[in-house]
Amino acid sequence: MMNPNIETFIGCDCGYEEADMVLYGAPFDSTTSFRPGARFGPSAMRHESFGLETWSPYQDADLTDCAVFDSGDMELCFGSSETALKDIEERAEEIFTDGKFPLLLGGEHLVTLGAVRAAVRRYPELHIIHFDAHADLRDDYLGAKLSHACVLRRCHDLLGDGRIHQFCIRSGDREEFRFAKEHTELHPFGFDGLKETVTALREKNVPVYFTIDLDCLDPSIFPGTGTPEPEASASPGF
Ligand SMILES: [Mn+2]
Repeated sequence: MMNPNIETFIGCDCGYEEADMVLYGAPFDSTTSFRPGARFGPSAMRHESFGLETWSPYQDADLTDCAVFDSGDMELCFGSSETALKDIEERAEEIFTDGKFPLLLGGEHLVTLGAVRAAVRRYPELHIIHFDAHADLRDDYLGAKLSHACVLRRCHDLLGDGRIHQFCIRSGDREEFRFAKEHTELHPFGFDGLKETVTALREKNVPVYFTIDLDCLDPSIFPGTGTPEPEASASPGF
């Protein structure tokens, strides 16, 4: 039997009904301030995924052990961040309503806010683990409250103090780092403290949203990002 030519992320082609997780792409980069192009991220990741094995010898696990449905990319409004975020939030809400977990591919980091809005409504005790070179804690960036540079600050508006755990952060302004001291758990430069954080959150049995900005990696490992930040020790030790 022949199938239509639809490219899904490798190993993510189970049906919707039996899926535990639903992957969706948010190809949006309207607030990117340096190198644009993150809108091509979801389709590029799907395409390149076919160069990988689904089995990981590091984790002794296979992607096909998870039941993931790839629902493709959203068609998002490029002229309005709020409209795009509303659509991303509604998709996450629909996935939660069906008893599944969303797995979002960006896109610039702002897209995370849409999914977090839906997640915190369903799980008021939500914590966030955040891998990034940047704190993303500005209250506004060039006058915009909805910016990739403000996304974790907007998440803090929803979650409050002590529930955002940031790792590998090595870039931001003085005010962001001052804010982090009082309001988030910021681990600078690397992944020190990650194991302890994961253990503590497991013991508390709280829900966790995990967001990774691939610029947490040194640009020699991952050059194709909007705002690369060198840090030789930021190799994947996690
Ligand atoms: Mn970043």
